[in-house]
Amino acid sequence: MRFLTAGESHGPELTAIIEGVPSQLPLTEEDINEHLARRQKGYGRGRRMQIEKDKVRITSGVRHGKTTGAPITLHIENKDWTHWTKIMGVEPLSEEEEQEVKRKITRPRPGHADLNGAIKYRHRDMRNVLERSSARETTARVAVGAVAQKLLKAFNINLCGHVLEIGDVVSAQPHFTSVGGLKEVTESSEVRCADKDASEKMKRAIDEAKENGDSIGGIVEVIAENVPVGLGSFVHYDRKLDGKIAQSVLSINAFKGVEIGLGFEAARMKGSQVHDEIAYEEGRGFYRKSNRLGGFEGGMTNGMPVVVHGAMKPIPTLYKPLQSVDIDTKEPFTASIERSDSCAVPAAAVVCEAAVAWELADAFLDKFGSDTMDDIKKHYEDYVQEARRF
Ligand code: EPS
Repeated sequence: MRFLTAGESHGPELTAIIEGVPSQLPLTEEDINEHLARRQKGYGRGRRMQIEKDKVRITSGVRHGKTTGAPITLHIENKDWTHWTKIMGVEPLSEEEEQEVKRKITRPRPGHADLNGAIKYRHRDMRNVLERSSARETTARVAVGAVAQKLLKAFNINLCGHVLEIGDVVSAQPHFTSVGGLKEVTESSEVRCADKDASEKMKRAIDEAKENGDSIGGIVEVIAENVPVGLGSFVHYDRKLDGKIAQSVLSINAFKGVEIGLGFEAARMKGSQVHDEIAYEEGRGFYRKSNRLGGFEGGMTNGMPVVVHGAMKPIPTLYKPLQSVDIDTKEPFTASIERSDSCAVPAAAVVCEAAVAWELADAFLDKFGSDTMDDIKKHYEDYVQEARRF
């Protein structure tokens, strides 16, 4: 499978085209809207989320509730667009209009794509950079991930993205017997965190950051259960699935780190403390006694739950001004106040879940075929039986 997203933060809409989804997969707009609504929630979001009511419109690749195998086109309207029709219009502006409506941006914000993007694409108006580099794009990523999740769910592969840390508040390790159970708990938390006490502390940390005109980041975790052994491959660097997941997670706006299983902690431990011992049970087949490696060995899934962590830096748009330099006057200035989220970590957990879902679904189709759901199911069931008897 492959996908492209397009669209600006204050343009008319975000669009995604997904190619390679098998035919006969049940899919409705509601399947996608559910995830879009989850991404919009979360303590610490700014005023923009009160304007947007993200809903998808599918215009190709689905007929009467099922995919056809053709490219699927997804559209999500930006409600805020009505306030930006002139500034973000497609038609050229007259000189007069330019002065009046363009609201040229010449002051790069530290930590954003503004300055590097302007130098690279030679834009004297940095709106041409920030409109596309905005995290609004993650709406499209979540819509695409929702389609991937629908495919995975047909094989009982379930995912949950939730929050482990916000600022300096750390959640206790959650206890759960199924990903569904964990999701039920985390979805009822305003910060998408399983630990009730930590949730309250996280909310206070967000309030505090907001009062100080600051922002805070955090760490999210994505767990996927019932992932079969053998997705990805050891044979070539660009087929290693943990590597693909890492790329996808790091490409989410403001993500600065990714770990699989123990991640960086493993580097500080002895080999005997890190690796998961292998066991065998009639009927179940091979399994690991622990899951410190987060479901991956040799770039392939090993049949244990996939566990991915992503670290999000604090959002760089601050009410507390940081020093920068105007690109026209070359005069220093301290950044002006812009509408912003003080914390988007709860939403980022949903985006990270979508990113991991996409990579798993793509690897799943690589392994089990990609034309029709029936063929894939047959192939998958044979393989699972074989693996159990191995
Ligand atoms: C964003 C800035 C804010 C956020 C936006 C990402 O938007 P605005 O510039 O309209 O105030 O609300 O996030 C979303 C719109 C979203 O859907 O998550 C940025 O600069 O990255």
